[in-house]
Amino acid sequence: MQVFSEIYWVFLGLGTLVGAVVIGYMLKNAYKYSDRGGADEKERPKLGEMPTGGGKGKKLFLSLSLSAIIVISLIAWTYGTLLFVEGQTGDQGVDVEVEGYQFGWNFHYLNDDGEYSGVNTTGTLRVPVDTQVNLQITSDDVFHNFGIPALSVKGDAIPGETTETWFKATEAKNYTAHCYELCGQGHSYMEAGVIVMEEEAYNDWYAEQRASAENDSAGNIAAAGV
Ligand SMILES: [Cu+2]
Repeated sequence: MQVFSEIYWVFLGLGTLVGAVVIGYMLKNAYKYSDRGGADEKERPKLGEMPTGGGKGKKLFLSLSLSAIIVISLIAWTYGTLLFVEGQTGDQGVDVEVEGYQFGWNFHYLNDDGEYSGVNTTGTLRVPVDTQVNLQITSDDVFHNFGIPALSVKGDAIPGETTETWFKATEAKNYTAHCYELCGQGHSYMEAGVIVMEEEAYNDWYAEQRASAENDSAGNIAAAGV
């Protein structure tokens, strides 16, 4: 998800900046108080003598408040971003129930009312590009964990429970989902393809699947003589 790489780059940038300031200040003083440095004999600390700082703790106060400001605003900003990610589940986009089993993935597409639409796939998840995809992850047997690393989305698949999460793909390309919970012999091969389609192509595909699902159920009812 976009926001996670944003958080990553802000932390990396600020960390590098703080590191550069600290190491730069250290090198500056190391030179200043060295034999060849600018400080004269009286200023230079003697071996075994405690350094005497000037400014009555001004430097200490300044560095403490600066670090407090940086750390507190980072915490607030990260927390706000994560709240946004958490609060985004629900009312928009498409809903898919992801069901793990030993050893593969079933996908049940839900309609706008959150009910089964009759469209199901195994081993391949198709989603539209630039659209929020809400996942309801569950399991048919043992603990699994559904994750698409390239899209920064992951959720536990636990029998009898539903984990809700969402993602939004910004490029129409193919990804791979893996299982991230050791679940038995076939665990390492427990993958699913994730096909991100242009919206129109997705809608065509979905309509087609809907139609054939309806034909199937009509056929079943006829065959059962109802
Ligand atoms: Cu698994």
